[in-house]
Amino acid sequence: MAGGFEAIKNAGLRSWLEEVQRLCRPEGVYVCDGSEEEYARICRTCVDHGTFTRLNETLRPNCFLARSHPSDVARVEDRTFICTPEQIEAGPTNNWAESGEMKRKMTAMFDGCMKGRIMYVIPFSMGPIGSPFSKTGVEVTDSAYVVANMIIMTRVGTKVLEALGDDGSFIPCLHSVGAPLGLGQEDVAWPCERDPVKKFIVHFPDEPSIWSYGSGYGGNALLGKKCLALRIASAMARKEGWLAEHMLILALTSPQGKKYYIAGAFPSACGKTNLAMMRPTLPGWKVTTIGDDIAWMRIGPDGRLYAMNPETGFFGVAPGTSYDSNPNAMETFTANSIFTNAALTDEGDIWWEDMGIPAPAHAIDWEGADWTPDAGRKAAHPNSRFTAPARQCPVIDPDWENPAGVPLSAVLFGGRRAGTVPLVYEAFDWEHGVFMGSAAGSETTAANLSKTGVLRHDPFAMLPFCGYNMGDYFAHWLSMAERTDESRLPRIFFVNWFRKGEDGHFLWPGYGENSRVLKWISERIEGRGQAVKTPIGNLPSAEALDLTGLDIPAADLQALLTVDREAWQAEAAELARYYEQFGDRLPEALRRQLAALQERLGGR
Ligand code: SAT
Ligand code: MN
Repeated sequence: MAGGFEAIKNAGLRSWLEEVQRLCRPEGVYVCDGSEEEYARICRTCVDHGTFTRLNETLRPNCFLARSHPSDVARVEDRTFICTPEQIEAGPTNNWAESGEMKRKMTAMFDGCMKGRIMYVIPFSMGPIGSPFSKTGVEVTDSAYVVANMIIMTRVGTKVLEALGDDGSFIPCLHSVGAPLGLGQEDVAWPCERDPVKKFIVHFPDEPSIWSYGSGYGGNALLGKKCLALRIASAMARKEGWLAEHMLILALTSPQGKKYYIAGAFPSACGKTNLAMMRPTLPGWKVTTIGDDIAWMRIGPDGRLYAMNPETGFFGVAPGTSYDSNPNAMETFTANSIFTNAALTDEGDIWWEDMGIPAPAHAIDWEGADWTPDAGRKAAHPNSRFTAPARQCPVIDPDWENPAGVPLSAVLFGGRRAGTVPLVYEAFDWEHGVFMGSAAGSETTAANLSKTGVLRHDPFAMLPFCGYNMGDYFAHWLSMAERTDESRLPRIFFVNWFRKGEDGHFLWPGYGENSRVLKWISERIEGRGQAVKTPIGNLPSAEALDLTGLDIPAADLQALLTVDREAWQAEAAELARYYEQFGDRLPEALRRQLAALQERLGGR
């Protein structure tokens, strides 16, 4: 399938590709056209290399399972860098290296790194092709697995090159698994750099460009996603006056047919996909999906904030996804999907923990070993994933590909918090809402290759994804109120589905029951919903929440809807310490907000 760059009319792109080819020295090059025939061919290549196992055609048509190397199962935040001339531009929350120095280092690593492999060229568009709000990237990769996933997750192929024209600009995204093949050397099913300190996920926001080396997994390798649509886009958005956010987008329709668009920022593996596709338990309410991970937001001609999903697929966490927790996701990946690090049943289907299907008597686990329910280990990796086309989602919203996006009525922030944080509360105004976003924290999950279950600050769920100084990012959010009439902006809420009781049980049932919280939010938007003013924000009273048909112990409800002053005083003191690292990049408004919170909490 190897060819040349004949299809490439864009001179800048052509010369970059020739330069990359000289540097990486692949065995051949291939430019993706985005055809269906091509996707089938790429998948066959993956099967031939042992990277993919074709699943049972009757049970799961046109679906594949991939098993990664055990060292390559999640994003590597400690190997992720933002490179700028000065460290202050990357800020205290990012790994930083000086651009020139990192360029030299990466160039040496990429030298000959594709030997024995095909260099795939993936022209892709984040956002509808040709829309003024979309961004064009070109990913060069030596991984066919990456190509197959990118085809699901983004808009790929000749149409993108056509829209790019002779002189359009694009974001170069260079990726290699970092495993060149010697002459006659046999390949492995999942080639990657095994040494964790030799993996590098590197961003040059000033150029902008992306260089990723050593990993083939998810956000490390599908460069349109976290690297371009969040880290690079956030830096571009700041310059261009918009926002690139780690947010789901959903539409909530009331029984009266009123539609509200809501975006929500939650860290990786905290239920964004489940919320985005939720089946409300409240009769008559409906949720439709616009996106589950990334929102690009800008102020529209009418002064409202519009959000669009730049992706075309879902790269969701598999374990825990079931007909109970997320039936619409289950229906989305019934065909034409890729599963990574799930278990393989003897029937040739996939399985994972908490799939709502009894464990098979025998399976092949994510590491390729025999597995039985008494094995004492998980069959699927906790960060195993499905890659599924968004158009297959039964509740995909008709406006999901609208290039202008949808006008937001509310923005939610949240995370996994066993204690302190109530079920839901509302910001007093935009500035207070931005303060709430900056104060967000969450217990870590398997989505990042480090310790799980540790509480860490994760402002706006953007800690791993902000492409510039987080202090400046806060200021950028605050500035939105100056770009429009503040009353046109969405209302801001903080939610926490993960509150636990002292004995460790979840106080709130979550999933479809979260519609009760969304209903209250819609009533607040309408100016009808009842709220109690507390030091941290406006909380619903138990009567204000529609709890019809929900059997929840009074004590649990009480814990979910009260503000524990002492815990919040500790929370505020901890936030003050966290803020210190931002120095004079921390907006004065947030300092004021923190002082005001402490004042309201008293005891200072
Ligand atoms: O692997 S990804 O980074 O794409 C998924 C996530 O962590 O949100
Ligand atoms: Mn994510």
